[in-house]
Amino acid sequence: MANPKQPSPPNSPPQTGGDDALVLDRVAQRVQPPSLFQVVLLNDDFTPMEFVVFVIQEYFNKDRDTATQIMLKIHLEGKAVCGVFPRDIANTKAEQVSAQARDAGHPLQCVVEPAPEL
Ligand code: TYC
Repeated sequence: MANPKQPSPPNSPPQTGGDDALVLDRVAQRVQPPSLFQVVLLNDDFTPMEFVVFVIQEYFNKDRDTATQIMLKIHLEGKAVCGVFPRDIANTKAEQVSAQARDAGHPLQCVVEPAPEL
């Protein structure tokens, strides 16, 4: 037999294998869904509104009307959440937005923060 040590059924006492190795009981494990992070755009006095609408459409898959509403919320309230993603995707989006703004010469700022738990 290739592997004589069989895993024990739940709640059974520890077994010893043929070579006296201890076979540990299974421990119930649950896979947790990934934590979520929100990508937030910040207001400034210089980035053109049209550029912000474009960025929101392009990187956060919003239609033009929704992107315009989000841009106006940022403009009026100082910031707004543009999307919620697993950590790596949120960081990548923020880097892409920041790079595009930098390349275009705009001071648009983008931050990633943990999304509030539901
Ligand atoms: N306040 C900017 C202006 O009046 C527009 C703007 C909106 C800039 C949203 C940044 O994240 C931003 N041109």
